[in-house]
Amino acid sequence: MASVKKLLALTAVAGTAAALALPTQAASTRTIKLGNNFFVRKGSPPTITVKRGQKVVFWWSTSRTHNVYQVGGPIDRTHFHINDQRTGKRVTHIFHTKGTYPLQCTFHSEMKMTLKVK
Ligand SMILES: [Cu+2]
Repeated sequence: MASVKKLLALTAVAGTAAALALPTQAASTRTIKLGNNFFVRKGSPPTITVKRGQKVVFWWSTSRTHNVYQVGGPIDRTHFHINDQRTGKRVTHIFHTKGTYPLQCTFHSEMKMTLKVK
């Protein structure tokens, strides 16, 4: 019986090692939906966390015009913004600097979100 337990323990350890040995997968794309007048979902402004280097896609899902402006946080090469866009537009951006980025649509003061880059 002791040997069976030992074998099970070894198997568990081997399984863990195999999991740790798996190559790091490329970070998947994170899509952030823009609606009327909200980011991601209606209600309180969301906080979305992405990884440095991850592709972030801003997606204009509605017919009204919206934009995305950084209103604080670190300067990631340039002050982040996407000018006015409309239905169906997708703009991809990659953040390279860790930090907390408050984002807002300049047309709709309630339309804001927090993007955290880890
Ligand atoms: Cu807007």
